[in-house]
Amino acid sequence: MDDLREKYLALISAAGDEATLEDVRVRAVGKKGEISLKMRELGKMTPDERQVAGPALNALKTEINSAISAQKSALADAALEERLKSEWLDVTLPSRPRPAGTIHPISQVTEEVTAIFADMGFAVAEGPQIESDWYNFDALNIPSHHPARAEMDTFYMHRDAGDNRPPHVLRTHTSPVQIRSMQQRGAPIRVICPGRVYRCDYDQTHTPMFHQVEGLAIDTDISMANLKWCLEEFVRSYFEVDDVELRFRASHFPFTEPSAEVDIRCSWDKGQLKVGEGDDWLEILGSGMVHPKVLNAGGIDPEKYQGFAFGLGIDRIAMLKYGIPDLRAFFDSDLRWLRHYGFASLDQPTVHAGLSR
Ligand code: 2NM
Repeated sequence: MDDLREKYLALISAAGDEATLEDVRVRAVGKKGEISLKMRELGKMTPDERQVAGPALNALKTEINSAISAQKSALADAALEERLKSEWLDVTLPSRPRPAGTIHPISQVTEEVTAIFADMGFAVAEGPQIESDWYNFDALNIPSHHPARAEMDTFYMHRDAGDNRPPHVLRTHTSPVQIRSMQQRGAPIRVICPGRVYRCDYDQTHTPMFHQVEGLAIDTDISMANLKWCLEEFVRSYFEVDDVELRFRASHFPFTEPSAEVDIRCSWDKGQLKVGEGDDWLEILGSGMVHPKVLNAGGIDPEKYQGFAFGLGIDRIAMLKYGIPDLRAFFDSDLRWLRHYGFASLDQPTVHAGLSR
């Protein structure tokens, strides 16, 4: 019995994995294991012999079983220890460095403008950059003899010879999206439409593709006073100054009546704009009350509803706010320029937390 005990305890403590340990268990206390066979021999013993051997064999079996489970949990502990060592993670390491890319000033300014108008309850709408001439011109009360329709300002899509369907154009403003929004949502409506627009023009201050935001607010009781408040609030918020002064100059657009161009009081200090002070005026927006014909084109009853609209150039207000001197650098994809004028990619502009930080 002592030989058996020694033999199996040695085998158990030498077992380096669960499979080997199970093998030892079967050989010792399994159905045909050495100790189990010994127990069967109890029947052939005399009662006196059995009285001594029975309890001793039982005790041995119990001892072997508990040695096996002790070894089993020691093996499991060792395996866990090994896994914890290999899966160890230092959560105190510094995070990854700032991503290499930056947000382009035009994207940044689009987000800023969107955040400001979203805060005033305007929805955001987008639409196609290739438009029918109906959406781009007719619906906006721009007659066919209007200079804006002339070939030199508008990019016309190619048509095969003999194709006399109405032409498509690269949209020259985002107003078509406002017509589509009126048709889809009806009145009352408050919506802004940011996006790319195209005009055949290229010099110091014009690129053939540029960016606009247009706004539209229509209800049963909207006036120029609402327009004035809205734009003042926008300028204050966008330029991050408390005091602004706006000047409305009578103007003319086919899609608004009356129409006004909007200037802001400003001064210039070493090429950087200061808004709200000084003796200069800077034009930043066009606006007006939406023409009844335009409301009609949008499926809105001009007898019941009226509203204001405005449009501004994103590229231009980006240059003004961030002191970017050259318009054409916007589209050069020069990495040094992007690193200098770009914005951190994880800072979302919000009106409450600061637009540009
Ligand atoms: C401007 C100036 C004035 C304008 C008009 C509309 C529409 F579609 F609702 F009639 N959207 N935007 C508008 C009005 C745009 O840009 C200088």
